[in-house]
Amino acid sequence: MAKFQINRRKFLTAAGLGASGFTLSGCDAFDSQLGMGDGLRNFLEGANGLTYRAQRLLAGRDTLAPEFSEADIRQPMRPNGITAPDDDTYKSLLTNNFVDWRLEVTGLVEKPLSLTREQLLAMPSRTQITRHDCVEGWSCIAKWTGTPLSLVLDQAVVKPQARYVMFHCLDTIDRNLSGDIKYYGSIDLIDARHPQTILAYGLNGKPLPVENGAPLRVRVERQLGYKMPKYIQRVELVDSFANFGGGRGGYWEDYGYDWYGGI
Ligand SMILES: Nc1nc2c(c(=O)[nH]1)N[C@H]1C(S)=C(S)[C@@H](COP(=O)(O)O)O[C@H]1N2
Ligand SMILES: [Mo]
Repeated sequence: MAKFQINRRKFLTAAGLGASGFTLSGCDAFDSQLGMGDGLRNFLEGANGLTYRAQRLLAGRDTLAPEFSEADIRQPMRPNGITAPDDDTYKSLLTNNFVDWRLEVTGLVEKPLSLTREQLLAMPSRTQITRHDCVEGWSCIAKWTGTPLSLVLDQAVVKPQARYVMFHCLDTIDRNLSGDIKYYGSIDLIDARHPQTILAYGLNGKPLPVENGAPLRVRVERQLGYKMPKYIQRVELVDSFANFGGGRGGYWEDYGYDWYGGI
């Protein structure tokens, strides 16, 4: 973690000092200080990288997404995408009320974890009333309860070379000739450790319903809905997402959506 944090801090400091004079041509100056690999540099030079960097400059590392009051919850949380996984594994886990389900934490960690739902529920929780914005143009305000992802990452002890958290889901979103594709997605460690990033098991005071991702879905409140995988089975710490799916970091990203789906 240390190296990564130092690099990020350098970036934030450089960003803060240079904010008033920030121009697109000035971007190059940051790259040498970041010490980035070619993959990330290429990524940051793309249009989406500019969105990502601009949003980081404006918002900062721990800026909170707006939170609302109970009175603002005017409707049930609209389900979207896959709402009833027809995968056999998922269906049998659901039949047993998820007692056999585990959240696996793997990849670039010192201590891989296999957590039951009870273990997650026993950890400190966070409840937040936030607005969900789908790229399709609709929003919902709902109350989410879950375990801060940062606590799970701390328990697993993230290795310094890790850069992203990859979420692997149980639902097949695409069936085509080249095979079945399960939903997947990734965020960076800044968003993963953000105080509002939770592994949610509760919605509006009740257990998370199947249509919204039971038993566990992530909330990444500063980004769009597609960045919040439902039906999570495994969290993998990686240093690159090049070798997953189409190589763009997520199911919808592989179809052209921005990797950084900032709101
Ligand atoms: N596993 C999985 N996660 C997913 C999806 C999906 O189809 N499968 N759809 C995404 C999209 S586009 C949105 S808007 C939200 C919808 O979450 P909701 O069903 O709780 O409204 O989940 C996201 N996460
Ligand atoms: Mo969405």
